[in-house]
Amino acid sequence: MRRSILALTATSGAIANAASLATACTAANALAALPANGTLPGSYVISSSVTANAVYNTSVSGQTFFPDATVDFCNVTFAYSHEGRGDTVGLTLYLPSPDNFQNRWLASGGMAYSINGGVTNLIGGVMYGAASGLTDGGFNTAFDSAFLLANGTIDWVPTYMFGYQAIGEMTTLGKEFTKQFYTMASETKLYTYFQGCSDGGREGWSQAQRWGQLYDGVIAGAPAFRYGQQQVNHLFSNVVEQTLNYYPPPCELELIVNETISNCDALDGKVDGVVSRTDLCKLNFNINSTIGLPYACAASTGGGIGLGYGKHKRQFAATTTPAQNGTVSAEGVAVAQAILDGLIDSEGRQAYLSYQPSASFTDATTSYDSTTDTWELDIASTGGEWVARFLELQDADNLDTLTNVTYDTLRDWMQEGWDRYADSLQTNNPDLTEIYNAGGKILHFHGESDPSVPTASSVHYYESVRKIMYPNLSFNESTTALKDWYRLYLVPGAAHCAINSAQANGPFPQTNLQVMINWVENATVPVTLNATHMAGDEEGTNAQICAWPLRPLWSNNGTTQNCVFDQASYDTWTYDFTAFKLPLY
Ligand SMILES: *[C@@H]1O[C@H](CO)[C@@H](O)[C@H](O)[C@H]1NC(C)=O
Ligand SMILES: *[C@@H]1O[C@H](CO)[C@@H](O)[C@H](O)[C@H]1NC(C)=O
Ligand SMILES: *[C@@H]1O[C@H](CO)[C@@H](O)[C@H](O)[C@H]1NC(C)=O
Ligand SMILES: *[C@@H]1O[C@H](CO)[C@@H](O)[C@H](O)[C@H]1NC(C)=O
Ligand SMILES: *[C@@H]1O[C@H](CO)[C@@H](O)[C@H](O)[C@H]1NC(C)=O
Ligand SMILES: *[C@@H]1O[C@H](CO)[C@@H](O)[C@H](O)[C@H]1NC(C)=O
Ligand SMILES: *[C@@H]1O[C@H](CO)[C@@H](O)[C@H](O)[C@H]1NC(C)=O
Ligand SMILES: *[C@@H]1O[C@H](CO)[C@@H](O)[C@H](O)[C@H]1NC(C)=O
Ligand SMILES: *[C@@H]1O[C@H](CO)[C@@H](O)[C@H](O)[C@H]1NC(C)=O
Ligand SMILES: *[C@@H]1O[C@H](CO)[C@@H](O)[C@H](O)[C@H]1NC(C)=O
Ligand SMILES: *[C@@H]1O[C@H](CO)[C@@H](O)[C@H](O)[C@H]1NC(C)=O
Ligand SMILES: *[C@@H]1O[C@H](CO)[C@@H](O)[C@H](O)[C@H]1NC(C)=O
Ligand SMILES: [Ca+2]
Repeated sequence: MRRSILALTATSGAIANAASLATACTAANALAALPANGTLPGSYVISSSVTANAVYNTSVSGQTFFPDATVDFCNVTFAYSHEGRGDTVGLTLYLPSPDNFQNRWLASGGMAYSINGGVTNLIGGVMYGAASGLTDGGFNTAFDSAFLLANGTIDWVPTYMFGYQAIGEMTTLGKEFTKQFYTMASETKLYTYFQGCSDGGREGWSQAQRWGQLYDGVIAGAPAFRYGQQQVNHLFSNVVEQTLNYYPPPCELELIVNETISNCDALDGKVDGVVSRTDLCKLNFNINSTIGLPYACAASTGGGIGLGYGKHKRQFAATTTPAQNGTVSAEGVAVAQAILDGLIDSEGRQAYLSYQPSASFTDATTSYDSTTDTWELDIASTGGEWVARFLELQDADNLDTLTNVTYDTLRDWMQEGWDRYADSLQTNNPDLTEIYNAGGKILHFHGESDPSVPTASSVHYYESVRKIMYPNLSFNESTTALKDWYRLYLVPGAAHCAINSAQANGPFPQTNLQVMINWVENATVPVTLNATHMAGDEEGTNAQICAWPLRPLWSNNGTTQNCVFDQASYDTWTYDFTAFKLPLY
């Protein structure tokens, strides 16, 4: 019989049941709970590194990936080293007070080039009775800073640690620590989860692909995977501008986005300012119709309009954006349309996919030159750093120029990154046999208006997994089989791992860990994904998100949501990357 997961009683060992947090959370207890040498072959824990302190009444609120809560926990840190390497990898574990522990472990991930997203993510596990961990990867969290030993010389150690190794190692050691800290009986199961978004989503996939036996449930949001393509794709918008020789004022692209939203809103059957069906938008809305419409934006100072992820320089530059007004130009629409079409090489072959209509054109953000009173190329550092540092092996945060860079250059850069990092960062292996055989579940979600990692990237991977795992089944049969253990949800209106102020009435899946726990521990299949309106007219109310390949379609004037299949819409999400000789999953 399944244990009730709603009961908060600890079922673990004697010490845990009897002890208060204060008596359990001591350095001596943490030292005694350290994993033995050999728990992780080839590594040992550095005993002298252990710290422990009890923390009470820590509150979190307004978080995207978990609800508000106030928790107590034991803060434990320790480090381990790899035999023969002499490195130091630091772990931080937040352990629920013994009476709140529910036999769960949560590994958390990071974002951009950070392997962890900070300790707040750990609270998101503690509130569900999970011992929760993060790792510094052995490189003090920031992978890009550690990647080069010198110009031209890659340090492969942090590359593999960031790629997949460090989080799998943390989970191996963290689970052992957790079992010993709570003196769990050896036959008691420690449910094992991962949760992350953006690079954290990629890290989740790295765990499903590489450490499948470790996990009962992996939650992967908007994964920055297919890394060689994903990172170069950040430069595609700039190269479109350069190729078409038009550098749109940000306000012009913003108006095109606003018009896309208002024209496509109703296609999903609910007039709420949210484009829940970007596929119908592709099929029915021609952005040429925005040519000639007036736009106006007030002057602003600060970080500018673009909000990329990672070290995008626009987030830090203190710039003054002048007031902009004008009418949408044919050139501006041509730039927008080329970006939406995705990278196509000079031989007409598709090389990559792109953002959905309604997403902001973040990568295309230009910068204003007050001396010439013109809008100019502003190289998206999310892509520029990748090429400068990881392909050209220069200790630089961006490219200096895109001179001579063409669509074919981008294709070749994608190929180069794919080849060089195929077994470390690429993270798109669709063979999930190991986690499938181990009974693991995967919850994958992606904002449908994501301006940083294209939503179609997740769809493409899902479809690749379906075909690789079920080569002999029909579309319907394989889709049904895959949904038993791997489900993908596209979040209407959502941006990159975040709600979207341009479509404020969209819902967001804030309780994914609870949903995953119910699926793993109680066999409650998330037929639709639980979500909440975190802003807008329906703030605070519940929503349910359809599972791919079903798509939302509202009836009764937007009061009833149906999840439907529509072939023409499905077809807008599928790509054949003929620019590459090998299949690109
Ligand atoms: C674990 O391995 C390290 C390094 O080889 C060694 O210094 C330490 O004594 C070992 N610890 C135990 C408990 O064997
Ligand atoms: C935590 O908050 C509760 C309720 O406000 C209070 O009773 C308790 O004393 C606090 N505990 C600590 C250690 O501050
Ligand atoms: C957790 O422990 C580490 C190492 O001692 C310390 O730096 C950190 O501030 C502690 N965090 C909390 C919330 O106590
Ligand atoms: C786009 O719509 C938002 C409201 O969602 C508004 O604040 C902004 O000014 C609009 N931009 C333009 C260029 O009209
Ligand atoms: C939009 O207009 C351009 C230029 O007039 C034309 O080449 C293009 O085919 C049009 N696109 C669509 C989708 O109608
Ligand atoms: C556009 O800019 C001009 C010159 O700055 C100004 O006179 C005009 O009022 C502006 N129009 C709008 C709609 O903001
Ligand atoms: C390494 O490359 C960067 C970027 O090209 C350059 O600024 C720096 O001077 C180089 N360092 C050395 C030691 O040559
Ligand atoms: C661009 O290509 C031209 C012609 O091959 C070459 O002369 C020039 O140096 C190149 N510029 C850069 C910045 O690579
Ligand atoms: C698919 O069918 C082929 C031929 O019947 C068979 O050899 C193969 O094992 C099947 N593959 C799977 C995954 O069932
Ligand atoms: C657990 O499963 C039972 C039986 O299917 C169901 O009635 C119950 O709602 C589930 N509880 C949770 C929290 O999912
Ligand atoms: C679903 O979301 C609602 C808020 O919209 C929340 O109250 C509820 O606990 C969530 N259910 C699960 C299973 O996560
Ligand atoms: C449909 O819903 C909209 C928005 O809720 C409302 O304004 C409108 O009156 C409704 N129309 C009908 C025919 O009920
Ligand atoms: Ca709508």
